[in-house]
Amino acid sequence: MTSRDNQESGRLAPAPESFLDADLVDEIHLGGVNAARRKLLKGALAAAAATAIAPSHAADDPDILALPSWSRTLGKPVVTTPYGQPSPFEAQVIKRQSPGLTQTNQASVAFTPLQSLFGMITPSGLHFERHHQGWVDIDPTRHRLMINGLVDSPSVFTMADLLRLPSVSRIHFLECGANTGLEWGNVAVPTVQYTHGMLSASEFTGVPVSLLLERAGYDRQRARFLLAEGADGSGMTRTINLDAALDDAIVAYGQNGEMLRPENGYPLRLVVPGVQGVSWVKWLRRLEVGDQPWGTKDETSHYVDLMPDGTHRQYSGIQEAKSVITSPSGGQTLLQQGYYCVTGLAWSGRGTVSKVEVSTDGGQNWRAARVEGPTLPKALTRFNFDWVWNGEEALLQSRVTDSTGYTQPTRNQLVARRGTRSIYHNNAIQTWRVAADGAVHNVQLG
Ligand SMILES: Nc1nc2c(c(=O)[nH]1)N[C@H]1C(S)=C(S)[C@@H](COP(=O)(O)O)O[C@H]1N2
Ligand SMILES: [Mo]
Repeated sequence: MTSRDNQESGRLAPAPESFLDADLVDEIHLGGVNAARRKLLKGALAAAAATAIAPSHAADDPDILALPSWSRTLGKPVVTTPYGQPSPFEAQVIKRQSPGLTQTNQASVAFTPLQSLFGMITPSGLHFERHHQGWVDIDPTRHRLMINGLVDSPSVFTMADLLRLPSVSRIHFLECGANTGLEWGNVAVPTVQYTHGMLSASEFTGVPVSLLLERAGYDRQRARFLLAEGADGSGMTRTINLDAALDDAIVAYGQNGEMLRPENGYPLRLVVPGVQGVSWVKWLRRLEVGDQPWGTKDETSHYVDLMPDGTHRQYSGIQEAKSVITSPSGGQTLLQQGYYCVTGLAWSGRGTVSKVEVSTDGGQNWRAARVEGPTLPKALTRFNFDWVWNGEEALLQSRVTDSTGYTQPTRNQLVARRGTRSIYHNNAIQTWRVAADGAVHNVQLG
């Protein structure tokens, strides 16, 4: 084959997970998508290799020559599905629980399938879920938000009250502080869904916290913190820095143009842009203004980072700049030498993404990736990078620099400062190793 042929046929893989056959789901669940994908696409690629220029279409391809059944029948009527659903052919693009984590019914995580998604917004149905005590179905007519503490007029809002107030809509990422947490140790979990899938982004709509606090007349002399409390059985309570809350926090009821999903806090959640997920209290029922941190169970017994010297980092809320290649990524397989569009996500809890670079040799050489706009503050940013795979082993990495000038650290740099006993705030550069046979695996490089 000529190099041009290689380039063309390389485009077939890695295919989105959604191209897979339904009965391969179990295999995907256990081992990532590689084995299944390889089986499915091998035939297609053999055919591709045989035809020089249009690799995916044989000259006698019946899907080109004959009209398919759907072109010869009446379509289904409108409102067959009053609430639209994805195509049945996309049934593998789902949230999953990690095979490597202990699973309990209520205190668990379902990860977003980052490897299958495009752009900068996570569909609401695929937004990750993290519950400390299960999720609840709240009747919005009976939900209340109380504002109390250091305020002139303590008040209670119904949902109807909140929906009448001026609103804002903002796109932001939500990342659990424990995202990529298993990588602190020597555990290289198989797929990007499990390494980075406690990450999602939505357009959130609601009332700015600043508006509610000003209306309640907060004590400008003494007020420094906010306590946020959820209505679920976990008694979730978090201290929020008042400056951050006044800056851009939102009491949100909307997610991607509709009401929040129950799993994500319906009918009300706190949005604290740039801050770790646990502070985005779901099923929000109370905001209390105070002059010192509360030191609740959710900020003392967990959500602290054990440092090498035995001390703890506490209130380490901001999600530092981080990026990851979502495809090709662990569990996928490159089926052919040639062109690939390496794609991924970059974000920073401190501002916008200024630059993303990609290395294919484990960090020795870096080249700029294409950052796809818009680059919004504290939102996910999509990047793309053109790469021609020559069939040799490659070590794929991405690194982001944010608007403060901070650059994502290597694993060694991070571990030198923080040791390996944290659970939270791992923002190290991620490495995917492409083996000569095309298989992609998670490896930890320095
Ligand atoms: N009330 C309440 N709020 C909560 C939680 C919870 O269990 N209860 N989980 C927190 C954690 S740890 C995270 S990472 C985010 C996850 O939000 P999501 O489930 O919408 O992805 O919600 C936070 N807010
Ligand atoms: Mo979390």
